[in-house]
Amino acid sequence: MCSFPTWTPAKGARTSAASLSTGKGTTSTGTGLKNFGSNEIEFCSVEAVQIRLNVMISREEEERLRNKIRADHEKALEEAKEKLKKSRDEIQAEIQTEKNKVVQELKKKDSKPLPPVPLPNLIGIHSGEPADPDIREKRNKVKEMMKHAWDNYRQYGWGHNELKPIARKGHSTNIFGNSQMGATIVDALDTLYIMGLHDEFREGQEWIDKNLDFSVNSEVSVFEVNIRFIGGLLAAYYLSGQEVFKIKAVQLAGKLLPAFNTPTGIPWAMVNLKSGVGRNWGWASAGSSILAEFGTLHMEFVHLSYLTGDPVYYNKVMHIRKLLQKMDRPNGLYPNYLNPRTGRWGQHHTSVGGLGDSFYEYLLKAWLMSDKTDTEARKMYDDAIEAIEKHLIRKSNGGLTFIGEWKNGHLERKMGHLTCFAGGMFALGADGSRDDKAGHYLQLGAEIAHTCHESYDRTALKLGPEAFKFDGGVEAVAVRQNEKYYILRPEVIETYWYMWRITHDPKYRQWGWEATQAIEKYCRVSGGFSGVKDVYSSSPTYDDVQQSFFLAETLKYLYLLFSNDDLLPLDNWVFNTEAHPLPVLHLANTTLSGNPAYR
Ligand code: DMJ
Repeated sequence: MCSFPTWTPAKGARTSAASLSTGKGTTSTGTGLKNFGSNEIEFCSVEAVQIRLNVMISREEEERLRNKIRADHEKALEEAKEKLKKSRDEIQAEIQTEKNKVVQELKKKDSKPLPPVPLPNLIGIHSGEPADPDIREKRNKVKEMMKHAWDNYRQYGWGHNELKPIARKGHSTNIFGNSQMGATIVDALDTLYIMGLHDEFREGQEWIDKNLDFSVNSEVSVFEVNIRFIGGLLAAYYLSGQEVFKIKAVQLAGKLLPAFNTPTGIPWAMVNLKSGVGRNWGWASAGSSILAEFGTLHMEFVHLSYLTGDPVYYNKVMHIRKLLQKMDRPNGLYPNYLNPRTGRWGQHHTSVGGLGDSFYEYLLKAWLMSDKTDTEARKMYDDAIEAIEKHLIRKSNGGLTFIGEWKNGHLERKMGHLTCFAGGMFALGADGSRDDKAGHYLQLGAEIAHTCHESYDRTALKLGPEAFKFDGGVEAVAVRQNEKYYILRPEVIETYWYMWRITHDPKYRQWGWEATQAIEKYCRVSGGFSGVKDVYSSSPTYDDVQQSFFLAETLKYLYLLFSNDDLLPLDNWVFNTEAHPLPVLHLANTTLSGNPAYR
């Protein structure tokens, strides 16, 4: 007789390792197999033979599964050992990244891609050559300065982020991590293009095409990479139509996305381009992200969604906006620090200079860039500016209007060079302001321009210090030694240019020319242009850095100041915070999801 041990296959077609190893249960026939001797098979029914074969196969499978489980355990053990070498923060960030990845994948399945959109109207990409020979000469001088800066970078710093014009070698700072990503090349491209330096532009393009690679194990600033690289590449794409710039911008944006994998969606300040691990600056209040950093992504990210049809970028920045809208603001002011884990404000410091500045700029520019349809952004700008005017803007005893810094309920009567961009911002936002206060804001812009000009005029070099006070008898003058430097920054010239475009008051060209001459006289060295350590000393020492924003912004704004208005008209172009022009998008008929204003 054919007899069988008791054994039950698990439910369904496949047998589980667990049920095999216990050997419990009964077959569906209710009989069992005693042993596997070949003789006995002859006496067994076809059904019994089938069962015996099943058992043999099941044992092989059991062995295979055991091996797999063993291998999986070993792998997990190895991974765990590797993990334990990392810091608690890194591990937590990685877990969060993984979780968010899953959420993103699920979300992706739900969100439909945007329809392809036609290229925006690109108006005003031409020479803008002024008829007046004096102005033409000034413009040519600026172009020659650009060539000097570029040629020296080309010779001594090529491929490095920046140049040391005295040591004549490459330079970099922690905002670019340890990468060599040719920041100066990317930042300078559109200036070269606008100035008609086409050979130099092509050299830059070739380098980008062959060498610019973002798969580097380097921790970079999300904000800086966005404004300089993504902004620079997008502007170069729109101006020249060369696809390579768009492709590189999209590749790089993909590398920044993991920075948004935080509990709140407020991005980390820094991200490792290879691992995607993000973190914040050690110096920022209570592990916070910085308002001017996470709040200065909107323009570039909307353009990325527009160009790719992928809403992911747009959704990231709109999420930030929605979160900010929901938060309470002390005295109606936005503090500079926000913790990305808890979603709570850090220290109650508010500034229109460093740490806050371009957040306000991007609210206004989001509205302008949307062909004035993003009224939500305009409202946020108007609200923010009203609170700033109430709490931060004052007139000094000497009659100079300044923007101070708000620190826990106390106004510090100090203004940074960075804050001087706000003159241009107020003028640019005058048209369309609430309660028809256009005249008021234009006047405010003019007053800030005047104050910032004074900060230049009251120095030995006629170049402005990093920060200046309005306190204890001091007016628009730096007091502390470590605030007396000028590092080729653009903000004052930026404001002159906006004021010129909007008012055509010749004093702005005059002030711009004074600055040009001072830069030429005190910052030019045979190896390029350098910042200076003390603008009050008539024999200054150099800091030996040619900043990439000198080529991207300072020289571009000067060149535009001495060009006709039909070169990149303000009705059609909006300049990002690194002076990279992006075209106005006529979004009314497209479907960037998430914002009713765009529908
Ligand atoms: C530039 O990189 C940008 O303008 C940024 O918004 C802040 N300032 C620097 C130059 O000063």
